[in-house]
Amino acid sequence: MRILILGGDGYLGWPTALHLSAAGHDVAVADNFARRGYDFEMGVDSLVPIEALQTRVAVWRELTGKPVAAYIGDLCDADFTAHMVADFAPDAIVHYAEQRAAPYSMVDRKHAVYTQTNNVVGTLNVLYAIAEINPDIHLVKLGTMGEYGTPNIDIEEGWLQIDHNGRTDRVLYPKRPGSFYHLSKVHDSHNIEFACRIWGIRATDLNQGVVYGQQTDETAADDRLATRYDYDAVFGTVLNRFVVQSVIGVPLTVYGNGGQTRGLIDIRDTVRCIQLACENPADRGEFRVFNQLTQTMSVLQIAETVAAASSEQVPIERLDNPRVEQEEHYYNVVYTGLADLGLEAHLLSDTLIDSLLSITKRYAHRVRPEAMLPTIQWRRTSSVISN
Ligand code: NAD
Ligand code: USQ
Repeated sequence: MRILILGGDGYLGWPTALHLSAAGHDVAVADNFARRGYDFEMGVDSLVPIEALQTRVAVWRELTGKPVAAYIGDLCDADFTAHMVADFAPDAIVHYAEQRAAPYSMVDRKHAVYTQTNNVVGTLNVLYAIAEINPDIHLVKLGTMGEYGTPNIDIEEGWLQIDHNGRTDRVLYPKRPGSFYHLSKVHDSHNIEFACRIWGIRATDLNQGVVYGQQTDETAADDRLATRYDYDAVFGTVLNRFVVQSVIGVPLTVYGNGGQTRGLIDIRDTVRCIQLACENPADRGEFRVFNQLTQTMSVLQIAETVAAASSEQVPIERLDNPRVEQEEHYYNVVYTGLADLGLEAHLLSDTLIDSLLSITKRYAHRVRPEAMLPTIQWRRTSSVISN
């Protein structure tokens, strides 16, 4: 298949490009390097050094003989997006290219507006490009488990059968997310479902949980193929952050009482899920939703698991929660769709934590401890509100 990966310079996009290329697909990546720009803005950097996209592509070709085409541009530029889709003529488009940090979207009004504009407009431009160039293209879009929030009922895969006043219907699962970033994904989901309904395009929305890990078989082949490893309080995700904290000997930062439960997934399973979704496309007109996670754990359980795997004594600290989220709640998620397509999950194990610990130890000299403490508050007071 010909597969175009939007956001192909990012944490997940780059390993996905290599995985699909290794599997024999013709791959192209697109990116505007916004993610590298947020690092400059925030004064942080990936713990593991990463090469320029052009170097990454050249190294992959040198090692495997396989070309990966690169399109540099912004999805919010509709002409760029349409020209790219027409030029590469993909069978599937994997769409990762969004601002993806909840804290970044909650910095202030400007960052909330940027996040929603970037994500919603970029996705709309992709939808128009598909509808007007080739409605047969399968859109594989990264959504997020946080779209659902933490409802007091089971979380289904995107759709809910309801009985109301003696009548029944199948509706999009009601969403109550916890940040302006997570809300941008809800808005995308609605736009994509609408495009499937009116234009008959085919889409798979993957509501992914929190990703952990830093290596896949392909990125591990050469240091110059490494993907990013974020540990700061804005872009670092919880398990990766706890591993870094355990290595540099600072307390693990559990927000609130740590009873928040989240879906988790190993980065090696992320790339496999994308492959399965691409190779088993949705039908024309279908808005297919899978919940992309392999296990659920509370934040405190994650901290205790990392602390137990560490050779040092690791304290766990409960910080005042900078976010507004339920810290004790019901959480029961259906995630059978991808397993039915053949996903064999890597569950969180000591082996995985050991490999993350050794990567972290190798680059521990690059950690900036001050970047690990959360400074972005969800709550507003009049003195905090900026324009
Ligand atoms: P990332 O920030 O590392 O990668 C996203 C890439 O998209 C970046 O390289 C960025 O420069 C690019 N991008 C952003 N806006 C763009 C635009 N307008 N035009 C072109 N390129 C643009 O993020 P990631 O961790 O790789 O996540 C990828 C996707 O997966 C995101 O949509 C995210 O919401 C979703 N997701 C991530 C996680 C996780 O734990 N990392 C979990 C669930 C869902
Ligand atoms: N948390 C802590 N301590 C920390 C960091 C986080 O207790 O040091 C808690 C948070 O309060 C939250 C949970 O851990 O309850 C997860 O936080 P996170 O920063 O790992 O994840 P989140 O903000 O939800 O976002 C990440 C990715 C995002 C993706 C999402 C999947 O950045 O792109 O969409 O995970 S999900 O959470 O399933 O929506």
